[in-house]
Amino acid sequence: MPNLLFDSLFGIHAGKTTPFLHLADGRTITHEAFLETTAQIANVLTRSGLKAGDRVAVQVQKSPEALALYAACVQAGLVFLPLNTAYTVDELTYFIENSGALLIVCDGQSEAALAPIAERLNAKIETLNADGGGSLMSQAEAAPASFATVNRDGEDLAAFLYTSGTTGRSKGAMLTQNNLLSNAQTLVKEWRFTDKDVLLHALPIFHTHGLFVASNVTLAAGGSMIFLPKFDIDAVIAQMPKATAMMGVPTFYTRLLDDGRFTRELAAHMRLFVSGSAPLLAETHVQFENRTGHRILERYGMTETNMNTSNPYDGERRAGTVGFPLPGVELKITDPETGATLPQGEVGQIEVRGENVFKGYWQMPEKTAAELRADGFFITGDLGKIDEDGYVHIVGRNKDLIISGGYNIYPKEIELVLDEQPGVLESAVIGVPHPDFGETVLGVLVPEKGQSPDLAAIQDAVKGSLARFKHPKELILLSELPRNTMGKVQKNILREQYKDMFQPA
Ligand code: MLC
Ligand code: AMP
Repeated sequence: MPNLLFDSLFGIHAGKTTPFLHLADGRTITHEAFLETTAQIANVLTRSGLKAGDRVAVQVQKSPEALALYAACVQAGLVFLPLNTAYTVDELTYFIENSGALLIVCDGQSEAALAPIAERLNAKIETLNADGGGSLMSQAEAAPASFATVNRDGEDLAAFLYTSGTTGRSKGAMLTQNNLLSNAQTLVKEWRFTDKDVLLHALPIFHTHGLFVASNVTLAAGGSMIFLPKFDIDAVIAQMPKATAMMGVPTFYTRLLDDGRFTRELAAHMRLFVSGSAPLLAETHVQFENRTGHRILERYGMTETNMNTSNPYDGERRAGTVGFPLPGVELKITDPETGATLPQGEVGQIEVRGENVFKGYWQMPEKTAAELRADGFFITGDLGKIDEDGYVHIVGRNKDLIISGGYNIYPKEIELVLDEQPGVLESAVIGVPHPDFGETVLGVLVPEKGQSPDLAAIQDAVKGSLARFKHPKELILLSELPRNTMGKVQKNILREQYKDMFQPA
């Protein structure tokens, strides 16, 4: 095949005048129209001098054009690098520099702030606004609506997704065409997606869940999507009667359950609700079934691996578990010290191997070697066990990570900023339970002797450098941090101490 991913996800829909995207304003975009826009954008990208394998860094609002930009990168053999719209200029600078992106596509509002960085790094800038306006589309509209697809095979890179690490430095996970395609095709079969499906798409499209799981699966099945700019409860409730399936993070489901309009009748047309990216409380699973009659299907994945496990479509979807390894995915539980496989039922680190597992971290051979074994097993950093019926349970994390509303936050990154603030001797950032986001960020500060740090000024400093979702919900002063005999901060003690801070009374 000339371009495995493009041909299998997009090319198969050439000439189809059936709907692909349904927008909240009532407009519908057909597969054919979507592919024409894709080809126009691909022409603009290649005319600007980009060649197969070059990276395109993209920080734009969710829109049909943004999805077509992803498709265009695949068609032109470029590596798509989507970036969270919440990232600050400081954060973006690192991603652009580290990836060596030659083109930055951003919202018109960010252009002035990114221009000096683009100039320093010799990258071009194009703009794409939420309404589809901007320099990219104005050139695309004048470009031919057909494009000679660039040859790429399964081992070629399709995307870079940055994921933070425990040291605070983000790593670019290199995903191949085959990683993405094999996983999408597996999920279509496992979750019974067809061309009759209408997916209610309210996730962002800059992470694995919204881009690869939701969009690629719908594309591979030939279905359509109700494409909402974000999770807005009113829009989700208004659109649900027209949909057959939804994918979301647990916050979507707790917000729906908190709304009296979300009833059995409203969900009557739906056949499937999928949850992932963060733990779904067993209690949410049960409440959801009582309210709607639907059992949420929970699955487990990662940026580096796409999806690894899933509860069964037919058969028991067991609350509090992430189901079974997907076909083609091997999963084992190992001893974190020795790497030896543990007996069924014992808790250890989760390792996975399969076509879904990424190629490594961009230009970080040591980090790749530390997490991706020579035999192909990837050490996920999650702790889990396999029960007597074969269901995988995630019981914790062997990595210092907070997941807030489905976004990953690495405490180290925030601690590095807090430690620099005037009057702060040291800090510890922890995740504590939160009714809406599952977990939220709490910053614990130890003042320098005789100092009383200005907490408001510290919050302002954090705002300047880190994305909004990483900001501590609260800062607390302590005279010292709890430490073990080795001198290591005992975050578990802090987590226990502050676990009820954000819980309703
Ligand atoms: C928004 N805010 C968040 C936040 N999202 N803060 C913490 N955690 C989050 N996840 C901030 C906003 O900037 C705002 O700040 C304030 O919190 C309240 O905003 P909101 O209007 O309530 O938030 P909303 O815009 O509704 O967003 C919440 C959300 C969204 C849950 C809908 O975060 C979301 O769509 N999450 C999905 C994340 C996702 O796709 N993860 C998949 C990763 S892939 P202020 O200052 O304005 O008050 C992956 C692999 C896998 O993990 O297995 O899938
Ligand atoms: P990311 O790096 O953003 O792709 O996030 C991946 C991490 O999200 C995994 O390593 C898990 O810790 C977590 N995760 C994803 N799905 C689930 C799930 N269903 N239950 C618990 N944790 C999950």
